[in-house]
Amino acid sequence: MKILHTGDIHLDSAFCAVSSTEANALRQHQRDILKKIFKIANEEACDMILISGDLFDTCYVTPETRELCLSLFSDFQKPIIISPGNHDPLVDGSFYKSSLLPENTFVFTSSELQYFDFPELKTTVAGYAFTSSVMTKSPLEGEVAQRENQPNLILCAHADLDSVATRYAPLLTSDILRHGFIYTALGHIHKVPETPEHIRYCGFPEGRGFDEQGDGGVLIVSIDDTGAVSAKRIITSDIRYLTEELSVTGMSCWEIERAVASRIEDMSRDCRTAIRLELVGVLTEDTLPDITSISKANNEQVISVEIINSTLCLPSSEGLEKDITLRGELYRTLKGKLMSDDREERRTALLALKIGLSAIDGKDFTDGGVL
Ligand SMILES: [Mn+2]
Repeated sequence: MKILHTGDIHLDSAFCAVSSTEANALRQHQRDILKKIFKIANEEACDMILISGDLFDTCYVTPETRELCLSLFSDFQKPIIISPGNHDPLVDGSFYKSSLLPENTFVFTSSELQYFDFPELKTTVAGYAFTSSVMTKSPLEGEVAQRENQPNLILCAHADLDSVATRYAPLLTSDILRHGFIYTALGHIHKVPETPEHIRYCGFPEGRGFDEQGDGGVLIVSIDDTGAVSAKRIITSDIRYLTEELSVTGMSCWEIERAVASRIEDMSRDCRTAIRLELVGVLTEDTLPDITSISKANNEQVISVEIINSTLCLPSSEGLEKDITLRGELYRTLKGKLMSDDREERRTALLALKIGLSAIDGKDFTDGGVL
C-alpha cells in the first residue's frame, strides 16, 4: 500500500508583506501546488492521502480554494483523511463541516482519538481534530483501546512532538510507540526535525518566506504485506527561500564581489530562489564591499537577493587590540562576543562597537549608516 503524506500547506495565506495583487497571485500559486500534490498522488498510484493539519491558513477559505479542494478530493476517488490543525480547526462554519465534502473525504471531528477503518486496504487511520486554535492535552494519554482484527494502524495528527509545555497537542513518542502505530504522519513543525523512524513530519510543500527555508515536498510512504514501512520525499516546490552566511575575512572588495556572485549562482542552481546572504568576517575599512552593486544579480533563477553586511569592518582590529585608550578597552571587552558563534550576539556586539567608537570619536552615530 502507498500513502501520500502532506500537511502545513496553509492555503489562502494572507501574504501581508506584499501588495494585494501579488498576494492574490501567491494564493493562486498555492492552489497550483495543491494540484501538483494530487497529480503526484495519482502518478505514484497512492491508495490514500493523509493531510496532517493546516491545509488552510485560517478557518476562512476562499470560494476558489473551496471549489478546487472539492473537485480534487472527489476526482482522487480513493480515501483522503484529514486531521484539522491549529490554523484550520474544526469549528462552526469550517470547510470541514461542509455537507458538500465528497464521500471519500474523512475528517476527524473530535479532540479525542478517533478511528477510520479501510478494510479493503487492511488499514485503520487514527487521529483527532483541533477544535480550537489550542490543544493542551495529548489525545494519546491513557488506556490504549483494544481493537479487533488489528490491521495496519496509522496515526495522522497535527502535533508538537515531545514538547510537554506546548499548546499544540503535546504528543509523546512513548505514547505513539505504546499505541503501536506502524506509521505516524505528523504536521505542525515546518522545519522537519530529526524524529524516530516511521514517525515523520511532512514539512511544507513550498516555503512562503525566509522562515520556511529550502525545498518543500511531500512524503510517499510504502507499506508492504509484512507491515514494513519506507518513506521517500518528493520535492513539490517551484520556488524556495535560502539564507546562507559567507565568510569574507581578509578579502579585497573585488574578491568579495566575485565570491558573492559565485555563491548566488550556487544557491539558485537547481531552483528559482529568493536569496538572503549574510557577509561575515573581519575586513579592513578600505575593502568595504559596495553592497548595492553586488546585490544586482542578472540571473532568471534568482527571485531576489538581500545582502546583510555583518562584517566587522574596522580601521585595523590589530591596532585596536593594542590600543591602550578607551577605544582598545571597548574592543577587548566586546571581542569574545564579536567572534561568537551566535549570529545575533555577533551582530549586537558589532553594532555596540560601532556606536561606541563613534561616540568616543565624538561622531554622530545616528547618521552614516551606523544605526
Ligand atoms: Mn500548525
